[in-house]
Amino acid sequence: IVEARLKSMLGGEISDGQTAVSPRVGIIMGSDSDLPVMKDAARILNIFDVPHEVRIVSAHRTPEIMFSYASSAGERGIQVIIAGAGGAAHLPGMVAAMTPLPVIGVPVRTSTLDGLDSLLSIVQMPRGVPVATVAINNATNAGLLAVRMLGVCDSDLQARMSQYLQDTKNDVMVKAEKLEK
Ligand code: RP5
Repeated sequence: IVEARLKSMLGGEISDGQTAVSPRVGIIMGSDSDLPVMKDAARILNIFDVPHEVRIVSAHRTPEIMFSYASSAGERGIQVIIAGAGGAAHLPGMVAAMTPLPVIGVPVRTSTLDGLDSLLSIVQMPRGVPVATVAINNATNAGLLAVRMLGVCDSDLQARMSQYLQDTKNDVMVKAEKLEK
């Protein structure tokens, strides 16, 4: 049921990046309620043509699925995992404990504590098990960071990231010029 809801939420606005090519990035989240935030990571990966998959994997509600996802991701060709969760956000840390792949954590804002709970749950990992944590609700940066990681061994992707930075700079300069007029 959750898979069907996910597909229908992804339908139209963005694809889940699935192609015949095996996914290089896994985007996972604790609940389909995280999708409005996490879809920004998929949007970035689509811009850079990085094959990826989107899955609901909960540390608390589906721990067995989390275990099998994290422990098999590398064998399936996944190179980076982006994991988003809110509240007692254990998903990124637990996944990082079960895979040698880099894990990027996205703290999802909650209604009660404004995402501070999610941020602290994800960023305060014990020594030895790192999670690269982005700002609250900033799945865009998680997508960009994944592209940068892949770019280390993919010169074409790295060149596109350099172009992206140049485009960002140009945008700012055009806006600044408009303001000065
Ligand atoms: C976490 O609990 C999820 O990552 C989500 O951010 C939060 C609330 O989940 P729902 O109750 O909306 O499914 O596990």
